[in-house]
Parts: sequence; C-alpha cells; structure tokens
Amino acid sequence: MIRRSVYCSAGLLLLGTLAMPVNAEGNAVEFKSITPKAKGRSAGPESAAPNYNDNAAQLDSLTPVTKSFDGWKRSFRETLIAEGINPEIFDTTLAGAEPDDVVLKLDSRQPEFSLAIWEYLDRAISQKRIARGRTELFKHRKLLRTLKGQYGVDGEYMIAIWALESDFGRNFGNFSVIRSLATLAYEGKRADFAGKQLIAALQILETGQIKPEQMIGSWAGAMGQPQFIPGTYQRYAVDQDNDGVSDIWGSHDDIFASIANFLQSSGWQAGQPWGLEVRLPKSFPWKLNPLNYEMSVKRWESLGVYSASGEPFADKTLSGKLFLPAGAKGPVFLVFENFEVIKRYNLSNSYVLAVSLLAESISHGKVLTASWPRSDVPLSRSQKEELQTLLLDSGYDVGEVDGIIGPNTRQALRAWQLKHEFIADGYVTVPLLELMREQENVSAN
Ligand SMILES: [Ca+2]
Repeated sequence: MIRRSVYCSAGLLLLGTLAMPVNAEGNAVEFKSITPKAKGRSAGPESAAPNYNDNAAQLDSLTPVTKSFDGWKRSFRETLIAEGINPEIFDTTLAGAEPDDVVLKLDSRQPEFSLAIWEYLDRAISQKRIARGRTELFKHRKLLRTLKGQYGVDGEYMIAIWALESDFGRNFGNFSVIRSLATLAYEGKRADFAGKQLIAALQILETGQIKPEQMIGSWAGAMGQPQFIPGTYQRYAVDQDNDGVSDIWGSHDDIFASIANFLQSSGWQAGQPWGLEVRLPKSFPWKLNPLNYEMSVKRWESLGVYSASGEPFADKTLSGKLFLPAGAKGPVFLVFENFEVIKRYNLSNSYVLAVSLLAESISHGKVLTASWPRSDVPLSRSQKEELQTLLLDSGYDVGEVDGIIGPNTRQALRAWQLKHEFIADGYVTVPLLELMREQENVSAN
C-alpha cells in the first residue's frame, strides 16, 4: 500500500487583506477565496485527522494509558453494551489476544524523510501498472460501463483507486481488523477514532454478512480491496451482485460499485475532468497571492494561464484552483471539483494526483509536458519543523509546529516569500530554508 504523509490539517487560510487583481482589460477580477472544506469523510483512516460522526457514542473510557489490555477490554465491553451491541463477537475474537506490537510500531512511525512527489509518482504510476490498469479496464468493461451509468464515475478512476489502494486487489493487508482496531483503541495515537471504528466493525459483524476471520485489512483497519475503514463500509459499501453480502474482499462487482458509490456520494461531477496541466505566463501576478483563490477557467485565462498541451480548455466555466506540487519550476495544474472529491478518499495531495494521472494514463496514455525538479531534495521532518519555527518566530501563523507542511504552513510560507520578493509558490527547498534562516537571524540581531 502506498501512502504518503502530506496531510492537510484543516484550518482557515490566512487571507489577510488583498488588493483586487485586474485582468488584461483592466477590469477587476472577482476571486472566490478558498476556504478548506471540513473533511469529515475519508475512506482510509490513515488519511486525515478524523472527524467521524458515525457513532455519537461518548467513549470516555478510551483513555486507558494506565490500564492493562484486559482492563481496557472490560471497560470497552461496557461501552458496547451501552451502545446496544452484543459483546459476544468482541469477547470471542479477542479472547486471549494481546495488543499487536506491529500495529503499535506502525502507528508510532514518524519518518524523518519522505519521498519527493516525483519519486512517489514514479512508484504509484509505473509503466507496468498502467499496462495492468488497461488490461483490467478492458476485462471489466461491461461492469464498469454499468457502474458509470449508475454512478457517473468513469471506469479508469475506479481502476486507478483500486490499483493504488490494493495493487489491483493483490495486497490489501492481512491484519485482523478487530485486533488492529482494539490495539489502536487501547493505546494508539488516535484511540478515540479507533474505538469508533471498532464499534462500526462489530456492528458489521453483527449483521452476519462477514465472519471475523474474513475481516482483514491494513494495520490501521482499512478493509479489503478498496481499503474502506468500517465506518466507510457501513455508509458506502454496495452489494452490487445481490448475493446478500457487500463483499469488498472478493467480489469485483461489489468492490467497483463501492468505490463508485463513495465517489458519487462525495460529490463526483460526472463528465468533468479532475484537472489539467497548465502553464503560467511570465507576467503571472504572484504579488496577488493567486494560489489562495478558486475561480473560473475563464478568469484564470485572463491572468494568462494556458493549457500545457496547447489544446483549448473544454469548459471555461469550471471553477478551479492552481496546484503546484513542486512549485513554479515543476508541473502546474488547474484542479477542479473532482480533485477534491478524490481527496475524500485520502487527504494527501500526492495520492490524489497519482489517482488522477494514473486514471488518465490508463484511459489515454497522457503524460505530463513539464518535468519535475528532480535535483531538489525534500526537507526532512526536522527541517520542516525548523521552517515552521522560523515562520512562527517571524509572526506568521503556521498552526502547530508538527513537521507537516499543510495549508497553514504553505500560506505562511507564501506570505514570507512575497515579503522577501520571491515567487510566492509556497514551495520550499533546502536553499530557501537556508536563506530564511539567514534572513531571520539578520532581523533578530
Ligand atoms: Ca455481493
């Protein structure tokens, strides 16, 4: 399973006061500012800070730092009874079980180094995977056509998500979901969230559709070939082949229908592109901090943004925002609503770009026209923390200093770049960090 920790912590962007930009005709251009939407749903538990409301249960008993696992089991059992859940499956499945050390180890990972986006994409979108994706698209064409009719989602997106989540169903984890979630609810970093998912998992088992031993998935409780966490399964899993079981472990009908249902329910816009590669003009008005805004293709065009392929934009009324995963030097994208919809599956921008580019590569072999700045070295976690501290010390709101470059840090960075007359692309390299260190030392002395 490929995932990258570029999590977007929800929070308000610092908008500040902004002059209204003008277009080529000198008319004021109306910008719609981007306010990050609350991301309450994500299929995978690794995706984001949870805001899961599937179970309104107040799980006060889930702060068991000093409790033994058996003590935790006893108190969780009480919670289950209070929730109206028969504790029998919980008791039997966890009889004699200890917390899973592997799960805890994986949960406490804080990697110092992360992949550059181009390295991640190289792995996620290999030629071999594109070829396999085309084979699968062809093999399942009839089913995918039916599902497109039902859900409006193109087959290549279902295939691309399936490929990234479980390598076309070949690797979806072999952890017991109940034991993993119990371990995480007992002493994981997000015990409360895991407890809610455990309740959802037990509710699923109570229906009798799935046996506990069949309920396997990732260490974090993401289940089956589409890697749905239990709460997501409850809401979106589909029994497409009508055999009485929403079998996301073994039935292609159910797997693809569940993915399509999730996307449609998350707001998928049938027939619309996820986005497209664009180029920025030399005269691009960086001073207006345009990465803060979402507006129509027509308005982006009025700022000189053009399609990288040279083909004219198909629909100029679509509303989009710019996405520069490797800054102004790398490929630039204009992304639309469906990009945000895929993000509900996994909040990582890199993941969403991988799904989008893989889907396109499978359907028509499209490749990027711009190249990635492959000689850049991504910042380490401690360098990211240093960046956040430097910004914070200079009066920029980065939110928490957590070594994660989310929307707040990026926005603060762009404000810093503007002040120091750099291109405000929110992209940070080691040389820029060094410059910032010097600048801030100068101003401190
Ligand atoms: Ca079924």
